[in-house]
Amino acid sequence: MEIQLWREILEPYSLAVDELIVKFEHMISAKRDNGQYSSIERVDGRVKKISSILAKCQKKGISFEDFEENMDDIAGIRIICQFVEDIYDVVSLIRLRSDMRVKREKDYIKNQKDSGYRSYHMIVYYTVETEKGPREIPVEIQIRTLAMNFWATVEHSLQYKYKGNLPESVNERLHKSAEAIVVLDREMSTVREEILDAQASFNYKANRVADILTNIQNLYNIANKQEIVRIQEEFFRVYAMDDMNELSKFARELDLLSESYKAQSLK
Ligand code: 0O2
Repeated sequence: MEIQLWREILEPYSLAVDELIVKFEHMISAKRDNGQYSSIERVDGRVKKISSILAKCQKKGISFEDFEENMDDIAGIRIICQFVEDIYDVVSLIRLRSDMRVKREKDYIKNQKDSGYRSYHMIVYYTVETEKGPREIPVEIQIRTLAMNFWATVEHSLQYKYKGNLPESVNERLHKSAEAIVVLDREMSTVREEILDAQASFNYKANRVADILTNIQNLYNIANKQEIVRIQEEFFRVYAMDDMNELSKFARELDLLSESYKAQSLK
């Protein structure tokens, strides 16, 4: 098959990956912009390289012509979460979506692989619009914690370095570190609620400050300069108090002031 043809075949997979990244990123910002905790920490994706597709065909005895029917991970999305509990929230969220149809799920967290690998895998069908009409594309979504991702990345690099034949000493260390990652994830889960509260209040504060600064910037164009200087000084004073109630009160007052100026400018 010509390389150009391969590229054309992979085009819809690339579109599926791009669209899904946008959607998952939007889910993150929808939560964070409202000062809420996002179960998804970050998302990335890739289309399998032609060289990796060829290698997988060879390994699994698949004819190059039939690779699409035999591979569900040509399009891949990786979702990274902070806590194990978040992974199951994301799984539920995906199951409920009308634009993704679940084909298969594998829980390598409850059923850790012999290698020590942990992650939650979902194969979903996602429809993209192509020049020839709609096409349902299988996408592999891997959902894991930051700690699981760290281990999988290091293990993957070592497998690559030793071409799959890891020396016994390296294998042993990897198994020990996989055990340590399980303990770390469990420890982190015990402080999850505390961390969630801290992150939510951090986001809330950041959003209030952003609202205040937008209002001050808008007022620059319509209010008199002395008034702006007074508002800025008041903002610095309230900010230094490090009191969320005071900051929220100031943000509300500024909202009202901003509204009244807009009303005045309409007269
Ligand atoms: P790459 O380079 O990451 O794409 P499949 O192999 O997909 O045909 P299977 O057995 O259902 O069939 O796959 P599985 O076990 O669900 O895992 C598929 C993917 O999970 C792998 O893709 C890896 O990304 C990841 N994975 C699975 N086991 C391990 C492991 O022990 N270590 C690491 N680091 N990653 C793992 P590929 O195609 O193997 O590789």
